[in-house]
Amino acid sequence: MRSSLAVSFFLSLPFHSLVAAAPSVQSPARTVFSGLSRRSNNESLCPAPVDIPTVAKLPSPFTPLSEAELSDVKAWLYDPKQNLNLTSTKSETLSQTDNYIWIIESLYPNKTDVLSYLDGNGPLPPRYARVVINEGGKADPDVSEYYVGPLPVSSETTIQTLDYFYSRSARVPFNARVGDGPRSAAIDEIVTKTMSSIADITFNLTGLQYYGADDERTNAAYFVQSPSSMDGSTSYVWTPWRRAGLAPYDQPSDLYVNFDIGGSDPALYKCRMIVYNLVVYTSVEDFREAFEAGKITQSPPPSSDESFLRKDRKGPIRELENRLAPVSVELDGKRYKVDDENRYVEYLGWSFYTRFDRDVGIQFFDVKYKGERILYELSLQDAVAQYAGNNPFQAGTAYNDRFYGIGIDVGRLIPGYDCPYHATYWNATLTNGESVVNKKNGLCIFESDIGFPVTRHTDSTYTQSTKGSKLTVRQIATVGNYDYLWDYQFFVDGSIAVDARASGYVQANYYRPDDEGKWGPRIQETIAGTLHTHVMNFKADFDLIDANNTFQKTDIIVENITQPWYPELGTFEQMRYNITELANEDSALLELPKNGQSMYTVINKAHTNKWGLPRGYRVIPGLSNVHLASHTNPFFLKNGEAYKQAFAVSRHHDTEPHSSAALNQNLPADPMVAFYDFFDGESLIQEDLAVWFNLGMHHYTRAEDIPNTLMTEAHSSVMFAPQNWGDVEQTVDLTNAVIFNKREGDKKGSVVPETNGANPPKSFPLRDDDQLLGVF
Ligand SMILES: *[C@@H]1O[C@H](CO)[C@@H](O)[C@H](O)[C@H]1NC(C)=O
Ligand SMILES: *[C@@H]1O[C@H](CO)[C@@H](O)[C@H](O)[C@H]1NC(C)=O
Ligand SMILES: *[C@@H]1O[C@H](CO)[C@@H](O)[C@H](O)[C@H]1NC(C)=O
Ligand SMILES: *[C@@H]1O[C@H](CO)[C@@H](O)[C@H](O)[C@H]1NC(C)=O
Ligand SMILES: *[C@@H]1O[C@H](CO)[C@@H](O)[C@H](O)[C@H]1NC(C)=O
Ligand SMILES: *[C@@H]1O[C@H](CO)[C@@H](O)[C@H](O)[C@H]1NC(C)=O
Ligand SMILES: *[C@@H]1O[C@H](CO)[C@@H](O)[C@H](O)[C@H]1NC(C)=O
Ligand SMILES: *[C@@H]1O[C@H](CO)[C@@H](O)[C@H](O)[C@H]1NC(C)=O
Ligand SMILES: [Cu+2]
Repeated sequence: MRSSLAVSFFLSLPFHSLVAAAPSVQSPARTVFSGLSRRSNNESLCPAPVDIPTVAKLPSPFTPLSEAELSDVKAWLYDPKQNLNLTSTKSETLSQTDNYIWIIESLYPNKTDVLSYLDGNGPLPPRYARVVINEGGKADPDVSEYYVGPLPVSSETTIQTLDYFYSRSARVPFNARVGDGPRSAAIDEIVTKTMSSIADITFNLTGLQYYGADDERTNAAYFVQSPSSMDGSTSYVWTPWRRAGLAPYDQPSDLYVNFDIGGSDPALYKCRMIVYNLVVYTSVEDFREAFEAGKITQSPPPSSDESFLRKDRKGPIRELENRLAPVSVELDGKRYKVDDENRYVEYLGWSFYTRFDRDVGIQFFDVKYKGERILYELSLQDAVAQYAGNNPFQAGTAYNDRFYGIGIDVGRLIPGYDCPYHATYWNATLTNGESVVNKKNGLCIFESDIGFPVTRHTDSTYTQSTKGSKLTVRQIATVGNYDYLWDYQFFVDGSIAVDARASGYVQANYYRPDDEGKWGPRIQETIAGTLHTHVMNFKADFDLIDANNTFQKTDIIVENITQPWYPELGTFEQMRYNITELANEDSALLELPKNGQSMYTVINKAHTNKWGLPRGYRVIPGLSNVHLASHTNPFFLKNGEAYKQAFAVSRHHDTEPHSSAALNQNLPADPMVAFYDFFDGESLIQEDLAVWFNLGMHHYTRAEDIPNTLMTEAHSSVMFAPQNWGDVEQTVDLTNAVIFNKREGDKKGSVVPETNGANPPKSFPLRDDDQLLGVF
């Protein structure tokens, strides 16, 4: 697995109301903010805002399987009548040649059924389970995806292959399966056999030796490269050799060993190649012969000092930095409401349901603003990363993090650090393997100041300023070396933004001076940064009012024209708009417009605003909407199609729910879902559109990636904003706005501030400069 570290930690941060009064300048912040002084002197405190419950009008159709549903399905699947020949995943002797369950989860429901439920008084969509079974016990072993239902189990319940989900196949060759316990154990046999036979050499050259993970002499760790296959017919994998310990991905040696692990019989696995100091040896014997003949040139072994990888505080404290950093507070209580049971939220006109699963974590459904639907779905599809380098491991690394499981890798959020104090937390609840998993506080929801007024103006008779606020839903997933942070934000002006950030450890290259900076700078004694591109594909299924939408492209073009009032100029260049519509899927793979000279807007032509314009939402590129640099690299071929353009627009189908699949990982040439299969010329005018967009980063590694990558720079975003959605902008109704109106006939400019009653509470004393003055 990509994640070799099992991190679990328990926080005992005190939870209590914040002191509303600003600490005086003299008193050290640490004393003022200690829990004790707060409790013993709570007279002047504002109470901590508490979550305000709400109840969704309709029960969520997106909930995970309950314990009861899970055991119901399991009992049915294990019943010999189903002929699945299942071995329990709890069996002590579970092996890759057994049939056993990988995933049971609630099936992503068909939009058709959900819409008829939400909009048409249809029934709650029938519950189904998606079941993925490792079928290593069959004559021709594979992995098969099924759906089982309806639930609860009855005489109607059937099991069917989940063909309709995937553009290619719901059956995956054995060689493309996940590297779980039984698979890893089988692979480790050949790895241990090979590596212990050359341990004397590897120790001599790199200081590393491997005799099996549990052997006392072992001080090395390896990783099994992804993808581990191309089309499932073979499985040749490179293992990079690293020092075991903290963050092995940043303690690489110059040694790489290739294994043929094709098929389900470990007795047939073999070592195919050894690469040390960039020299290829085609067998263990050749490697030993070269070593014994003194023909191997040693390169520097990885340092055994891993202190550079730790993030404990070091260095002198900056002046005043001993004080607590500013925090965000909700002085007047919460302004959003949550329905825990249905994982549903309401916020100042917004409402939405959420779903959570193993593959991608949180997803948003039925996103409405002021009662009108904006999006049916907004969800991450996959987070991929493609590496490069002059060695077999980095050159061949192309991760689909959906395979490792972004949802299952969501971790507990740290209050006050990952999310503001007083944020609302939800457990990340999902099913994985055969169990219900409850990841405590894996999601947080909070409202915050956006840091600037959303509108502002001074004119002859008034000055106005309107507070900008947004609600954020955040998840952080630690997928192996990286921590990804995703923010889904709902603004008071009707905009929605998605931001992605990354931190954690870079997957370093072994440093070679002769690489001459082609793949990244040296960042420690024996490691260099590695050039790699992160791309995160999202689905935004817009349903502006209803599902009949059109994708409009407004180009700014420049043309030579004449205008009679400029006779002296003759012909001159001027710009204008050229508005067109995406007629069909043949022209629906879109690049980022050069110089921002194209605007992309989803509109509903059947609904116009007061000015006769189609009501719409603009898709606004933000930071770093990058895609993969290569379109034909073998490690992201057909399974990488979603990550090869900035935007794509397709017609929604229940049979095209996702642009990726977990088991796309090891099938670059023959995936389950090949994204371009969605683009088959269908009309896009007033149809149900899905917009697929990419966030990402070309990770330009630097010394500052050590110890951990910075989220300030590793950042990408997109925004959806109303475009003639209303007759005027959406914040004119906010009370959190001030207007200073000039007093009639007052030459001195005295003004009356009007705050619509939204004022700081008395417990939050203002300073003189914070008062809304009568003179402007
Ligand atoms: C103030 O503190 C006392 C104990 O120190 C506690 O009993 C009381 O509930 C607190 N009041 C508020 C409003 O928090
Ligand atoms: C059932 O699976 C086992 C491995 O777990 C295998 O040995 C056996 O042949 C399978 N039985 C049938 C009928 O396929
Ligand atoms: C979802 O829709 C597809 C395509 O119409 C259909 O084949 C499939 O059976 C539906 N799934 C469920 C669970 O009803
Ligand atoms: C590595 O092997 C060489 C040649 O046998 C020997 O000279 C050298 O001392 C060995 N180095 C270590 C660290 O064992
Ligand atoms: C959240 O998860 C924790 C840890 O798994 C569990 O103890 C707690 O009961 C869960 N809370 C809810 C509301 O389900
Ligand atoms: C959407 O378009 C379809 C035809 O493509 C039509 O049957 C349906 O009535 C339209 N829906 C609305 C709400 O206009
Ligand atoms: C407009 O005419 C000028 C002068 O002939 C030419 O250089 C320019 O390229 C033309 N611009 C366009 C948009 O055709
Ligand atoms: C306007 O855009 C369309 C579609 O891209 C293009 O075919 C047409 O030539 C453009 N018109 C002008 C005047 O550039
Ligand atoms: Cu990176």
